Amino acid sequence: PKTKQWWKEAVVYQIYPRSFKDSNGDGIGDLRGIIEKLDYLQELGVDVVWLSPVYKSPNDDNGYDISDYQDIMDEFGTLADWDELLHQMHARGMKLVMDLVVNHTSDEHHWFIESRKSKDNPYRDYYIWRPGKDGKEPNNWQSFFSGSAWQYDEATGEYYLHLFSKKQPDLNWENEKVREEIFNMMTWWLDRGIDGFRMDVINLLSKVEGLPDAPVTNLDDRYQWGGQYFVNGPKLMDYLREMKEKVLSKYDIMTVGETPMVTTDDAIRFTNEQDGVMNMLFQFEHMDVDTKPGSSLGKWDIQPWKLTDLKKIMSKWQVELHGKGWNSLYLENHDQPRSVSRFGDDKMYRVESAKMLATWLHMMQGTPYIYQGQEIGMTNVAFPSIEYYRDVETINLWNDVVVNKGYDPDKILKAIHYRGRDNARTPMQWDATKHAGFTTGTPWIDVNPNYCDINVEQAMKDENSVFHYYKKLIRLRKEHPIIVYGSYELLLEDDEQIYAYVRKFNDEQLLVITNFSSEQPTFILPAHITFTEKQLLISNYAVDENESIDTIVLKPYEARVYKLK
Ligand code: TEU
Ligand code: CA
Repeated sequence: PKTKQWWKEAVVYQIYPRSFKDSNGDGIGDLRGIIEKLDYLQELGVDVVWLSPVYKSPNDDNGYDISDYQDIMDEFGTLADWDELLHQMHARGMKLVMDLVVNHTSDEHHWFIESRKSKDNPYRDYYIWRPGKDGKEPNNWQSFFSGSAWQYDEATGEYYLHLFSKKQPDLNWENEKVREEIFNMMTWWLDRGIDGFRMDVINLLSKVEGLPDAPVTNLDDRYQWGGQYFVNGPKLMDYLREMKEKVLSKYDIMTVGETPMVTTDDAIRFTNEQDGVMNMLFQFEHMDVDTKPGSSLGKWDIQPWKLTDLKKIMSKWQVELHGKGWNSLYLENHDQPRSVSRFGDDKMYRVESAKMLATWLHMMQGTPYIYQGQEIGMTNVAFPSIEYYRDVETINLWNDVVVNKGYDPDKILKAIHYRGRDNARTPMQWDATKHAGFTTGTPWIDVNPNYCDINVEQAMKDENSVFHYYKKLIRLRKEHPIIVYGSYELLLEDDEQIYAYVRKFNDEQLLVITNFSSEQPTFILPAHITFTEKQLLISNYAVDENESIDTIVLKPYEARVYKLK
């Protein structure tokens, strides 16, 4: 259970290609743009790049709707560009993890174009088709992106299932031909030399027989949350075991499953090294700490979060997976708002709190993920009206609740400012020139207006920047095995300002002290933490190395890490 693995020691950087770097002035990031920035990533020190989808796609959901798994999106370049990218990454000692989106395809995938033609088409059974019930949808399931999860199709008079947008029909994993096609496609990419997969909503593949109606929990809507019929469904483990046996086990790669709504027990089932089906996963509990439970607006009903709740969640995952499974550590990705705006202070203490959050996350057990721009402390954006937004989830929400149901537009716009996915999708801020150096053309989505202050060029020049701090955190992980392999113990369980914990490995301890507030609380070292030597590994304020740590008056958003012996 304590085996050494390269993917436990790695730091992953996620690129959302559309927003990373545009090389040809069409306003859309592309593969050549990524190649231009590989030296930057090498300088940062990351080991692995996870590339959000770059496959052919009509971009209803920015590439998460794939129309050809074995070719590159026109806007992003060609397969030759992709080969060059892989080659250039490997030449720098970096690995490439590709996004695997196989719960659904685009409705423009040739399988679906065939499938919708007739009930006896050989591809019919590649998707989930059902006749209507009493002139309505086959069941009452709600799509993740608002409205019904079913779309009526004229040609055959039946409905198809789409858990996400109506341009993302769900594949029928019961059909062994579908599984074979997917496994062959995965093998094709692995044989081209990739180093792993990030598996999009991989725990939604198996739907309960009969697709029953979901219980009515939301009186505000005709459509209901049906998760119990497709999250960790009955045949999921069979499918994933088959995938492991036929494909994954043949390569030295890393796999990370995106698995909404999993418990720690599920996570151990999925990631244990004896008979698990993936190396690690993304769980979402900490991403729900600021969501009002049971609200009809789901993630858009925001509540202030409490540090003690975050402690309970993170500590449970740290303790319960230790020695039994493996977790990913993340605060941001292309679906989440910016962490410094959400858990820190994106105004006065932006730099301090971005460093504090990085310390807090990177010193835990698990493989850390950095989302593009997080390493320079990029913030949320507040566009003035819905017209500025591009995300299908956000636009569908607006149409559903504001246009159709008459909710207060100001309230919903505020929720979008806080929670919308486009917060993470504004272009990467490279420098202070027009459009932040992202493009010479017109960007597909506006740049965050704060790019003159927050950008890579500035951050690289300033030795006290968030960027240089991340560099150091990444280096520390390489130098101190305790960061990767140590156990975890929470300190000061009830404190609402200070999050402190200890990692233990052999005769060493790592003491991590972080202040999540703009105040100056006093840290008191619990009596059971004893040591004879101490060494400060990193801090976000200047610290006198000889200062006693029995009692520390912390500065706003202060973070310190000590190695104790
Ligand atoms: O996200 C899956 C998922 O669970 C989302 O519903 C997520 O919770 C939501 O975006 C947060 O609001 C994955 C991808 O990461 C996302 O970008 C895709 O849109 C989605 O799958 C469909 O492929
Ligand atoms: Ca481009």
